[in-house]
Amino acid sequence: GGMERTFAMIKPDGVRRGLTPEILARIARKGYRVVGLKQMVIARETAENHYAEHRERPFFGELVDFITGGPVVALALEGENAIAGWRAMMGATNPANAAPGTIRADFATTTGENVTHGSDSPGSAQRELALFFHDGELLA
Ligand code: DAT
Ligand code: MG
Repeated sequence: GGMERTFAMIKPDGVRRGLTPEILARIARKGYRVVGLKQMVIARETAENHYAEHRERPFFGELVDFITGGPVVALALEGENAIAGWRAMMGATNPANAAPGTIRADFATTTGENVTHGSDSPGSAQRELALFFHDGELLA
C-alpha cells in the first residue's frame, strides 16, 4: 500500500505484435506515472537472474529463450498501490483464467506468451527495478 514503484515489462510477444501503444495508454488512463522506460533486448544472464525463482521449473529454458528472443519495453511505474494494481491490470498468469478487461485476457491466449510482466511484491519490485534500471535512468 501507499505510494509505490513497481517494475513492469511489455514482453517480446507484446512488442512484436505492436501492443506497446495500447499498453502504455492503459497505464496512462489508470494514472500511474512512468518514471522509467526503455526498449531493450535482455541479456541471457539478466533474464536468468530476473526469473531465478523459476530456475528449477521445467519451463525455465523456454522462458529465458522467449524473454531474450526480441526487444522488450522495460517500465518503472509509480502510483498508489502500484505493485498490486499493475498485477490486477495484467490479470492471471494463465490468460484462460484472467478476468475480462485485463491485459492478459484481452491480448493473450497462452501462459508462455502472456504479453506483460509485473513485480509481485515490494521485495521483487526493488530487486527487479535495480536489475533493469540504473538510478540515473529513473525520474526522481
Ligand atoms: P507471473 O508472470 O504472473 O508473475 P510467474 O512468476 O508464476 O507468473 O511465472 C513467470 C512467467 O513464467 C509467466 O509469466 C509465464 C511463465 N510460466 C509460468 N508458469 C508456466 C507454465 N506452467 N508453463 C509455461 N510457462 C509458464
Ligand atoms: Mg512472477
